[in-house]
Amino acid sequence: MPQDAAQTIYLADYAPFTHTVEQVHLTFRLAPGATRVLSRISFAPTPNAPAGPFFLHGEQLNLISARIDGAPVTPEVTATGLTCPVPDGPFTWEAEVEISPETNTALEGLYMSRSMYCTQCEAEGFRKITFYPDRPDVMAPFTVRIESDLPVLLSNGNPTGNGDGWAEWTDPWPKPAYLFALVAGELVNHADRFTTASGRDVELNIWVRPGDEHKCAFGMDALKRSMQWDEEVYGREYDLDVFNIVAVDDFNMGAMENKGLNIFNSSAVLASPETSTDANFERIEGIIAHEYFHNWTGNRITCRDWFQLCLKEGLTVFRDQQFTGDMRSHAVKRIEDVLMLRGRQFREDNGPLAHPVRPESFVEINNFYTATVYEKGAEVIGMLKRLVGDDAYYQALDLYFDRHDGQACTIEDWLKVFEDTTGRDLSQFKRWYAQAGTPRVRVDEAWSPGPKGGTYTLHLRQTTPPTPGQPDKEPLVIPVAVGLLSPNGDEVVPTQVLEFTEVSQAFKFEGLASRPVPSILRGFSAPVILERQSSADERAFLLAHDTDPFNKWEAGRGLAKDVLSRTIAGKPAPTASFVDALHAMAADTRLDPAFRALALRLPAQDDMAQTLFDSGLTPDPLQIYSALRHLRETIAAQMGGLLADLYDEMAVPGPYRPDAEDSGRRSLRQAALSYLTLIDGGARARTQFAGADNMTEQLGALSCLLDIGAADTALADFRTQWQNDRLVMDKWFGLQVSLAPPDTAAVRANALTEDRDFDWKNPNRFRAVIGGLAMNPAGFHDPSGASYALVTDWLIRLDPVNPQTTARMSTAFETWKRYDADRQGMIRENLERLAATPGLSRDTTEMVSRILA
Ligand code: 0A1
Ligand code: ZN
Repeated sequence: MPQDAAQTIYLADYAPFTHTVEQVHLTFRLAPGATRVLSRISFAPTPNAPAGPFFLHGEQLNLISARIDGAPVTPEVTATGLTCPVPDGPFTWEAEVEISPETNTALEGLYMSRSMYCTQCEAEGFRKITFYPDRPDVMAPFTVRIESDLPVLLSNGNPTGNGDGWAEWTDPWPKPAYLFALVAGELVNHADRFTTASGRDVELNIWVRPGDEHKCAFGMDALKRSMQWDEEVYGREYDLDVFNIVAVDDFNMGAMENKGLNIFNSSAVLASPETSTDANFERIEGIIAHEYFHNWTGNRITCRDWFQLCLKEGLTVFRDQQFTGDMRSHAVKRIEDVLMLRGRQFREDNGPLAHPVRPESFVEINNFYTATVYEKGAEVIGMLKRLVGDDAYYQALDLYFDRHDGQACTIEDWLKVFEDTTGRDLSQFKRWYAQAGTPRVRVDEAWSPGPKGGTYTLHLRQTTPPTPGQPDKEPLVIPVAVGLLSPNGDEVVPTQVLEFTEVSQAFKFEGLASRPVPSILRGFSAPVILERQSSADERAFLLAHDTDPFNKWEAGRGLAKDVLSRTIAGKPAPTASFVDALHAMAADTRLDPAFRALALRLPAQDDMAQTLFDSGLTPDPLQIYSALRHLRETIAAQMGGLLADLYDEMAVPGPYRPDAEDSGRRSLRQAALSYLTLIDGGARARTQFAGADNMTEQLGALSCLLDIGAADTALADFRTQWQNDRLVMDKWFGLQVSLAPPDTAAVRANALTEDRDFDWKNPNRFRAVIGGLAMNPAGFHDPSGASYALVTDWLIRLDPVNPQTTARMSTAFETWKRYDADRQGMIRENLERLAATPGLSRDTTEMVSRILA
């Protein structure tokens, strides 16, 4: 289709497909430049479906032949599919097409990653494999025969036959085409077994390239823990005899939940102590769990159409967050999730790309795998659980699995199980799915003493700012978890969830001995921005006394932001009381080291930019960078003794273990090192780098050295040590750019794009360098505009090769309206240059036009 004819698809236009599919048989004759795909599909008319021509999706397919009920037919083929006259009743469709996996650089459909064949079909990649109704509400059982000389031939379901040069797989569970997968290659497996609660013996495999076998054990353990957890917490068992995971080097996203054959970006599954950091281990555990949990939330129950994406993604993210909390620490996980939500989703929700959790229209669905659909989608489920309570939540989930197993569902179906379980009317709650933008909750309070105790009143007022296409907003149901502390630090009112539903509402607490200090939005009970005047003293009090770990951390965060904002505005800042409070918290051995490490981490540059912008200012990235640097130096100078002690005490003896306890100690030790490096000239970091036997400590030391501009030798040594490990080399590329001093970031990134190992067609490597630059805010927004131009040049180059990754990376510019006129002018010029590129993909065209609008 010509680019200018790209169509907008609307939720309101949904209609079922004319036919149902009863069975799919596929045969693949694999060859790099000319793979033949033979399909035999039984169709039957869908009862009560609107009449219309029989249409099958298909893109970039060379149709060799087609038959209906054995008789040759000549369909009308266009760039997006084919139409063909068909019989009135059931019939069998057969087609043979030719495709070219080796030239498929977009990594969607059937493609090659080095010498290995693999597929990515979500969202609409199956149509690049054969002609098919490529929509999630068409579900069918598949059998697949793969013909190839390669030793390992995999597809969905259970193996049902193999011989010399072929293998057959049968998936009995009806599934949409986006869950289809095929892998073929010279692979080796790390094998294990799992017995389900009802006694099914399941073979588990992680398939990798020879040489990566030693990086599978952790992923396998995470998989078994996920299977166990889903049985225990949600009563969900695995439903095939085999569960395969494959690691692929070239992959656009993290991983994909194809039925029985999950395909992973190798960065999201391969782990070893020497090559992976604690953060990598935690991320891998979470992604393995996420993909596994999709087996029920996504695969057994899928989405009716792509507008319902949050039905599977929001729920599955929520489930993987629960899992990580159970495996590690709920408090730490909640803080990490909120950091990510604010860093990515609030940023999206407050800019030109804001869209509802359930969007109402799109041009390219791949552009809607967003923080809003995933992370805000998970927050909405968390709110629902908080409102109905844990018991009702799990009852509603049981009903959901019972009622909708084998179906393609909507958000309406999802909410209905909660309404039926609890008797609640969720029509107002549903606005969370339809209304974009981050709500602001303003808090005012009043205290009136009385003879039988005083009354404390919280006045809450909610507004949601306009977002693209949604100028006016309605009030939402906001669960606000509140606790009250007495001035001596005791908790006088334990956590209560206030149901805040009006634009403006008052909540009273009576019979109090003295005016309390409120702890509001405990556990970050709703994805909103809380607006409340609060003194430095009160924040320090909450940091010291709040029993809610999230709000305890939040109080410290508020103090840090206050100090930074005032410093930037040239006002006197309460730095001394902040450092005192930080010192007390860091020295408090009753607190989990991982929690203390998070509390020692200052707000990120981008978070500060958004905070300043929200308070009506124009953020200057360089000023933010300097203020953060200055505050870090102050903390290092004033807390050096404590930090040095922590650095020594938190050393982890014995062999490396990636568990919560050891990684928590290492993270506190690293937090200490990052400050100490500012005052010891890098002495500790150099020693740590030289002696490290695990990547967490090696990379931690390297980042500290980069931070003070003293990493040249370490960088060279690191490269010599790791040049044959692609995943470690991604870190080497990424870190030097993301931590480069602002005025050298573009030069450094540009130099790295000329490096012999800059394989720009590999998404991980491209993201490391070009994404690394975007993750260095002061460097990205350098006043010369050099970074803007460099990123744009590379987006223009990547777009024809890999539109999906290009479109995703264009979000580097989504915050442009925050900045001054000069920066806006330069960004606009670059975005317009990108938009004007002849033949620009539909993916990137949609993103750039939304960002510019
Ligand atoms: N469903 C996967 C992520 C995924 C989404 C889109 C993709 O291609 C457009 C690929 C993978 C998940 O949630 O893990
Ligand atoms: Zn997912």
